[in-house]
Amino acid sequence: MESLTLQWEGLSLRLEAQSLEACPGGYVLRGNRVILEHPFGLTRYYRHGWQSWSLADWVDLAQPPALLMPPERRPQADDPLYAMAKQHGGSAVGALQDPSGKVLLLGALELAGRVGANDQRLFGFYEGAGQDWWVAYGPQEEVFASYANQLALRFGQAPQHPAPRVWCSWYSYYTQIDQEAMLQALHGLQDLPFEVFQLDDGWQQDMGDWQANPKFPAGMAAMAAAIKATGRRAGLWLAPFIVRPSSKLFAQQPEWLLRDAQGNLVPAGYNWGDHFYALDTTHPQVQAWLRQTMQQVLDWGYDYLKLDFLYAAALPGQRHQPVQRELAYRQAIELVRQTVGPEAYLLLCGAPILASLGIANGLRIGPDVAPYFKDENRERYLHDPTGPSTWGALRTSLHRLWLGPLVHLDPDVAYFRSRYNLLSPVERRYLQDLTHICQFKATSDPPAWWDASERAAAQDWLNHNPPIEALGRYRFRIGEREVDFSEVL
Ligand code: 9PG
Repeated sequence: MESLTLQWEGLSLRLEAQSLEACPGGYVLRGNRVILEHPFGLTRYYRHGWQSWSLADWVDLAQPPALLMPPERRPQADDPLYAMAKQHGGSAVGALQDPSGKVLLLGALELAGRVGANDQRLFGFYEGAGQDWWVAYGPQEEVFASYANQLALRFGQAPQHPAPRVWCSWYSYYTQIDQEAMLQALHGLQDLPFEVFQLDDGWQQDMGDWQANPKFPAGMAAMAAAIKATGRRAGLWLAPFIVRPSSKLFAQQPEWLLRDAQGNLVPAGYNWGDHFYALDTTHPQVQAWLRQTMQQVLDWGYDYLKLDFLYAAALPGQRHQPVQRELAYRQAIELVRQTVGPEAYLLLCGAPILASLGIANGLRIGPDVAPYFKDENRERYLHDPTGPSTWGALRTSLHRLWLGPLVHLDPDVAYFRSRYNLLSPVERRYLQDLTHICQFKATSDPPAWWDASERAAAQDWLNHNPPIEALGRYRFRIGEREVDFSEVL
């Protein structure tokens, strides 16, 4: 480790790293562990959560880090290995704000990097053999843009045609979808310009058994054909890396499951009334099964795939091949991409962020929205900043906009309906505005739940892409209007 000095106008930093190279917009640092000594004291720290749902926010270093539920109880909130850390930290990137408002950023340029901070240091380390880091100092937009640019060089960039407009079944029917209700929603959309009609969770037999359940008696191919007959792409949700104990797969292939050093199953989460577990995607038989599963979905006619709970493939565990866990995840989604081809749209959800770049077309960048604004009890008393709520989704998504040049940003759905909805018109407007800012439009409102004015509002939203201008961290000009999210954050 060398002791080096970094210079910017008005700032000189001592740092520890192997080497340092000046580049346009910043520096590349090398070292498996690097330390920047900063003079900003207990300032604001940009914390970046590991996967789609994990908290991204500017937090106060003077406050203890947000408590999370113990990972044995809830591994799906953030990287479980660091959930109980007493220090401020995040995945891949971190930043500090100086008194003038400028930002000092340290960002990983390889997989499995962590960045933490205290009143004296901004530091990074790699869980694997990684070496390269990006360091930049200046206005927030510029330093995050320079980091995104470096990531594009390393990981590649999704094609930049506009994101499709999506109708998704989750935020109205949840798991209660069936063939009749879906056909009714599909036909109720009539000429509304949605490119994709996407079935979410509820069509499958179980997590692990990706076959139609009895609620889809005509089968999944018939459903896709009905969707395509309306001129739309057929979309389907799957969680290909997780397995429920109730599934046939769990009973038949226990050796495919990810285990810890003691041979115990690694918990991947708790949902649908039970624990669920992860596949070891480095196992050749699992890889063959994954290819077959994805090929079947394509053969049914689905080519917009919302792949969910993906972090499960990157959980700590003993793998068949000793591959670093984020690389194991990346290889698994690469295998999916190879199977479905370059034209299929992959929307990755519950997905480790950095490891998804260059493979995902779209990436969920926050937790689930909900037809209510805030869930304070869950946040405060259950220590879960990732529970569904409109406020929680706004918060994390607004802190991930810098990823825009790399991938389509999915902030989750907007609502237009007042039926079964506790959101006020103003609160609904915030979500609609967020979809404009992210340029990714999706809704789950069944057309039968809209009155005439709500349908007209949805139509208007689908047909217009107002110009967006960032005026501040939380302030935007959207067409003619100014929106300030700090009023509600
Ligand atoms: C389907 C849903 C929708 C939604 C996804 C995802 O922590 N959890 O237990 C947890 C459960 C569900 C969830 C997120 C977190 O939602 O984001 O859009 O597809 O799965 O089950």
